[in-house]
Amino acid sequence: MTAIDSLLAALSTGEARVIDLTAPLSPQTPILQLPPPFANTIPLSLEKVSDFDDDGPFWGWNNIHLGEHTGTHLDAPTHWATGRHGTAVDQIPPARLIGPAVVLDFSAEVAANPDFLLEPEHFEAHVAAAGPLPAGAWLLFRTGWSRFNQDAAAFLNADDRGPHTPGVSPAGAKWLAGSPITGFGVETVGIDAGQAGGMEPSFPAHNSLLGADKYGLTQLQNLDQLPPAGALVVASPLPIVGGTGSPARALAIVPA
Ligand code: 23J
Ligand code: MN
Repeated sequence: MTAIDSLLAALSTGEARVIDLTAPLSPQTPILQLPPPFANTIPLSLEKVSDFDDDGPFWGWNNIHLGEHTGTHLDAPTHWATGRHGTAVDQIPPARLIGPAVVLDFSAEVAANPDFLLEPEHFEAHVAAAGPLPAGAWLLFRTGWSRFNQDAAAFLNADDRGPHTPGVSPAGAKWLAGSPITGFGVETVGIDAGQAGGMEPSFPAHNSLLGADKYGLTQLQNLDQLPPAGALVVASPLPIVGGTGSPARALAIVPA
């Protein structure tokens, strides 16, 4: 048996299962809302081409309108000033889209404090307990935030001081940029915290990770169905030539 045969056998017996980490993509899917004077991206809309009608009697199809960073999506290095001369989404080596999942569960901390930030101490405590982060890992930040996926106001959680959603501190982002991970995945609308615009540097997760040729993966769900280690992540952005990111299907394969 090859390794692929073993995996396929495990999938057919239920010894391995596929978990969809992707949020449903609809016009209601929450979109990042940057404050003025910044421009914002668009939500999904479908434009009918035909619907089994005069425009196509035997077929239905739509044109899609959406941003590169709409819904569950991958951030490529070229999305950020620090990575703008780096890798566009179509240039990502496909092998880097697949890697071991390391899931850090901070849902209790985030339930108590929506502005919770990951610090180097959190990563160091994980490494002390579980060993070094594997090369090429997708580090997944489990916060429970995906429970708000269907409610844009709760998901974005903004007040007069801006959005309140969890993320990474500037020091935490630098720590991750120096680690062997491939990417950082979150349940929130972006890889940075809601309050990250006011940090130094602004948006430290984007700044440090995309500047270090690492990727972001956003608006994930079902992280509570993953083990802390032992799952495989498959991220599948479209190869938009020169694109700064892409809506993506994110899947995990987990052992039973
Ligand atoms: C542009 C500016 C700030 C942020 C973002 C985009 C994202 O979260 C994104 O989707 O990359 S925070
Ligand atoms: Mn993005």
